[in-house]
Amino acid sequence: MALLRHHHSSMALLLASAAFLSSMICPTLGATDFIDCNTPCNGGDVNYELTASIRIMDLMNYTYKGRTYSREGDDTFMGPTMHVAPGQSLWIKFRNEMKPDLQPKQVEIEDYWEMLKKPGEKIKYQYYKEPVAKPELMKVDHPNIPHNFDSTNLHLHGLDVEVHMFDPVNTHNPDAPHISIDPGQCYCYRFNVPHHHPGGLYWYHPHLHGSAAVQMWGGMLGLLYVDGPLEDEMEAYGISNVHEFVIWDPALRAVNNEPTHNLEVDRFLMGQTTLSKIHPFLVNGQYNPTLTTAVGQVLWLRALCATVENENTFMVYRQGEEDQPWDDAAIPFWVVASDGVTYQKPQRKRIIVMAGAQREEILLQFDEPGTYVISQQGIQGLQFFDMYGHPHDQTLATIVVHEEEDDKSKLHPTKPIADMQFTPGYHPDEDIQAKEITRTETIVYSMGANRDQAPFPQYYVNGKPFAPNRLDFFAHPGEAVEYILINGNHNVHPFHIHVNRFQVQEMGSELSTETYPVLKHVMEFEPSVWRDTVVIPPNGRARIWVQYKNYTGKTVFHCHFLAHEDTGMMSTLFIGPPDYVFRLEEHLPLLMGVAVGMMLTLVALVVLVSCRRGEPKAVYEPVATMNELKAKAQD
Ligand SMILES: [Cu+2]
Repeated sequence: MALLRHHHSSMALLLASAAFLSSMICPTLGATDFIDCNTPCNGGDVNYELTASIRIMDLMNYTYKGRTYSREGDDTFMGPTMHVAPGQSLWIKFRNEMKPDLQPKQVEIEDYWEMLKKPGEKIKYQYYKEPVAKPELMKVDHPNIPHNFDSTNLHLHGLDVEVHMFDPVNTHNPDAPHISIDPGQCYCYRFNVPHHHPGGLYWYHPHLHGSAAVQMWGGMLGLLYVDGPLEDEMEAYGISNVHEFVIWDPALRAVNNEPTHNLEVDRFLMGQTTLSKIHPFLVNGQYNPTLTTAVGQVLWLRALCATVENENTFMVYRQGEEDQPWDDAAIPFWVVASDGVTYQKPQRKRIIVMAGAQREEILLQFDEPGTYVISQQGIQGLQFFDMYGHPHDQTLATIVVHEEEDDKSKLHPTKPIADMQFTPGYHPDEDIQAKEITRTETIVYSMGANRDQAPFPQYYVNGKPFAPNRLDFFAHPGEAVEYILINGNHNVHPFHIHVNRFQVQEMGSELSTETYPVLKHVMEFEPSVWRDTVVIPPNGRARIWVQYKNYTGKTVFHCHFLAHEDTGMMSTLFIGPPDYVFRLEEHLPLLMGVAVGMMLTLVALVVLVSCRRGEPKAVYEPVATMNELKAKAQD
């Protein structure tokens, strides 16, 4: 519209006609899934209502105020657990009742400038550029400064459903805007879960660029189960001691500003990361909860790593042996599913590394009674900013293992875990084959530390921060693509691709696993395992094969440390052919050419007509005079 104001009125008319014409050509342009909040949104096989609001809640021994999906009276900080079966439609009426009265507020450019002018002890980057003399001189990348903290949207993480980052859901309009649900607004999400969808543990969280991290730090997340055979098969094996295990690194605003519990979000955090925070990881919203089992009984943990900006190691020790070398003291366990996809056979592990968004279904079995701890250890040197006091060597949960019951059969599984078999989420035939790969693309995740720029630090994909109006990557439905994911930094970036899963083919790092022992486990992978999120090792790479299977349209991939995503580490991905959209600016030269041509033609016509009007005067007047003369002569 800005264009119109600068042009002559006849040109404006022409452009307005063109815009009208384009809206006729492209009927999807005006489509939206925003609804009036009184309008029902319940036409699915399964229907949920989800509300984002600001609530005062109890967490551990503290009372805090936070952005949340939970409701008054809930005994959890998380949103409602959702269930859906393959083949069902899932409708979610999403309501934003957040009020913009909560910290943190967006960081001002002056704040960045003050911080970068005199970097404090805690800012220890390798700087690229010097600070500038005054805030006005800073280079500011507005879309990538975390902002708009009370607007939100919804992402079903890991689900193979319609693309849903842009409005409306399933949009193929390359210009479609991010779904941004403001306070007071409602949105009707309509999904169709395919018949062949793997059953397992999925989850949902906000995903509006600029506010996703702050909202997740506040606890906006929830679990979503796609029903499958796993629960029944576990039950058939006699496994019934099951717990959700949601790992979360909160940063919450304390109501009373209690200095002791580290729940206050500080101003740096709003713009970037948890630089100065030492916060404990919580499990299911609790600090070091206790789980109980008995000798021989299987403890099934359905683990989600819902950390905003931390990786997390999962190891089990007899209490007091946490300081022993891992390989000696860590107690083996079994993993039966990753990222919602069940394996055919359990895999034995001593340590797993999980980063933001990853899920693992874990089976534990103890031979001796006693007290055990689930610990995350030894991530020094690789954790993001861990050198500034991030949690490591901390206990996630305690497990009390009782003596065996007299009636063994009551608690023991029907067979050893090693011999168990499960219905795999994907059939082995579905593994991506090398011959199916149509092309290879390289995707580099890196950071900048230019002190003349906001946001700081800068987060890049292939050297560029996220741009809302740019399409970055394209894929065709059905094709398999190889991505070589490169991490240029000395920390991890978990890579997540929406809608489609992938298989990891290779992982590597230039760092030494002797210097960084945990790196060995960061780089463990099985090509047969399907993932939706993979950790790109520090100063390393992950080579993955993606198959674009069911859904097409406009979506994204990004770093699942949401603080990095909010600050620029995201790309737009278009699957399939975009709808044709008439873009005025692309056609302006042609339109102007046509307009000039029409005007020239008009001028020529006017000249011609006026010439013709002149001619009779020149030609006939003498004749008329002649006639007059004749007439006079005949008189
Ligand atoms: Cu990252």
